[in-house]
Amino acid sequence: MQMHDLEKIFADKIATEIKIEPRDWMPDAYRKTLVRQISQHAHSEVVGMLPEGNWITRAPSLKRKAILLAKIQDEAGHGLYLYSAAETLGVSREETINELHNGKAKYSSIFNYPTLTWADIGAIGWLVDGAAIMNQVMLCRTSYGPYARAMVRICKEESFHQRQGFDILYTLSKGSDDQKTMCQDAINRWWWPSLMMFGPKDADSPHTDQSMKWKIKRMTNDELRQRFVDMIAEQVKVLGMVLPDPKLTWNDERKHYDFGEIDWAEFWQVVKGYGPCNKQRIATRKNAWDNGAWVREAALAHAQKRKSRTDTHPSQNAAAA
Ligand code: FAQ
Repeated sequence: MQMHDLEKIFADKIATEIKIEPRDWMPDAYRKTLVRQISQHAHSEVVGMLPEGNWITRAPSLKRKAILLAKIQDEAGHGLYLYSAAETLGVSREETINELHNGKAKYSSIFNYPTLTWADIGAIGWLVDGAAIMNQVMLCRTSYGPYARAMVRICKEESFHQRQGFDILYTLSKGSDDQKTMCQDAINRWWWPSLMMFGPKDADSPHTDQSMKWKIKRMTNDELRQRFVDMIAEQVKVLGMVLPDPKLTWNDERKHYDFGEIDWAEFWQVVKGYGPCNKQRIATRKNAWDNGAWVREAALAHAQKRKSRTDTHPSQNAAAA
């Protein structure tokens, strides 16, 4: 088949909402964009376990501890689905993880902030998972099949995560004065970094335009951020708390909330590796990778042993078939 035929089949599939699958022909740049986005997304899920992991031993009750453990385990699962989706594009798990460790691949800026109090776990669930879902619901309709299918399951779990976060803050907001102060303080610290999760303004985003044309992204960074602000500006009233933005006001003409300017210098500083916890996060991940070497070796040896057993015993092959 000629190149222009392949390009036409690809373009027609995108236009008619037929998913692109791993064996389909796709432009190199489409593949590259997906590998970049999906692997960075996977890294975010795995690095995202660390700020919350910090509170497993200090959760205020057995019930909260069990819920937090389950949530963090879910994030590990999301990382695995996403690393697998990236593998369908021809990159190995080792390659993508290596790029995280050597600083070539990014992960979400949000996970470079510290979790100072228990209320931060509530704020992560409510705001960080809330922002993640806002972005990920549209990714359920992304044009690459394995990514879209992974997102459907991830979104179901993330919406549980957001509710548990809101529940933590709701409990604190109805508690003692100290608990109320802790709740407001966490909201103050996590609000602006949560808005940064959606990425740079559309005008400064090098990838959005092409990703929208390929239907990898179905909404722009600014559109999603606005939806998030509109949602949270209402939910915060239920908590009886406020968002730390004096410019946050309902605009009746736009039918949206107006909000203040994000500190983009801080955003880029964190993205480039100079946030409060960047070094610590990567060091922890590298350490976990090194300490897990024996598990990978044992699993590989086990798989090889099984394979050589079935290869040398045709009767077992027949039984397996
Ligand atoms: N942090 O042109 P754009 C979660 C980079 S999952 C760091 O707008 P694009 C679950 C961007 O990569 C959260 N870097 O790029 C959880 C690009 O750099 P590059 C993660 C950022 O790809 C909850 C450059 O800036 N979610 O939270 C950030 O079109 C709780 C230019 O940007 C996803 O990854 C940032 N915030 O749009 C886990 C969703 N923003 O690659 C545990 C999938 C931008 O050229 C606990 N990803 N950059 O070197 C996406 O939707 C997109 O990749 C965007 C960025 C929207 C993040």
